[in-house]
Amino acid sequence: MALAMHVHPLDKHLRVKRLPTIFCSGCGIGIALSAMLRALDKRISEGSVNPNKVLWVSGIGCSGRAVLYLNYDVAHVLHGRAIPFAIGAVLANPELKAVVLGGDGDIAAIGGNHLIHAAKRNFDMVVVMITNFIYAMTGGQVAPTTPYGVYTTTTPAGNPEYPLNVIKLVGALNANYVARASVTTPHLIEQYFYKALAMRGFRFIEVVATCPEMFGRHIGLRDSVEMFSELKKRVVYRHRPSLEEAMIDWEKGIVIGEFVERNNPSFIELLRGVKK
Ligand SMILES: Cc1ncc(C[n+]2csc(CCOP(=O)(O)OP(=O)(O)O)c2C)c(N)n1
Repeated sequence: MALAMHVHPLDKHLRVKRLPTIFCSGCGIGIALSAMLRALDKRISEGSVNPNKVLWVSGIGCSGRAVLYLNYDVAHVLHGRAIPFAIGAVLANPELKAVVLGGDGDIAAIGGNHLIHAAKRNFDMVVVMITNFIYAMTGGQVAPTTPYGVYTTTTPAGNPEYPLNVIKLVGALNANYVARASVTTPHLIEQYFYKALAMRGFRFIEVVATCPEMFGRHIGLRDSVEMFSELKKRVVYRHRPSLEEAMIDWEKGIVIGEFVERNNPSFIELLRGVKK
């Protein structure tokens, strides 16, 4: 008897020949990506997003790697440079809907300056930053988001620094949308990404994610189930929290929700306004 071909409803968004992914078992990137694809699928079937105008851009890292599995125009560029690449693409063709996907290292460390200026300009793009608290691809080194006191391979006595709260940073600038979800709340990733896709200006979504191999295992969480349930315990949903409430602390908790929603003119609109 011939085996029935298994077709997943999201297969049309993927380069299925490239599967399986490089991701470890229990990695949160797949949860985040599938939630984003469900939102995109909805937008495409409603006719509010043209799939031929979607451009995914990523830098280097496990999270950055995710775009290589997508059946879209994608650009996998230098570490930290996804945002400036997307800026160039949108300036050349303002019809593009640019989505930047990357890790907390890629977006907030080596790419931090680009992030600041793109948010300050309210530049037309959606940025999804996967925060797994470390540099996963290179072996679990300290990242700007690593919580205080936590072991990483480069802070064996515990991280002496307090983490960078990227939600507060981007929210203090001119971004139109600033939200944080977690892979333990995939429905919120889907909801926020769905909303962000239809907005103008700079839209930033931080997705707090499990990394059982390079974060969890190093801090004593034995497997991916333990990593997932520990993260789930720490995540606190708030309805429309203020930026002041955007706590991201491994011991005290991680507040998720929609922190900022504005409708300010985007960079392309402002540019058209001054162009004679
Ligand atoms: C210019 C440059 N510097 C450093 C590296 C090494 N490197 C590769 S991935 C990475 C960080 C990955 O961390 P993150 O962006 O958080 O992504 P993750 O793997 O955790 O998803 C670094 C430092 C590089 N590839 N290029």
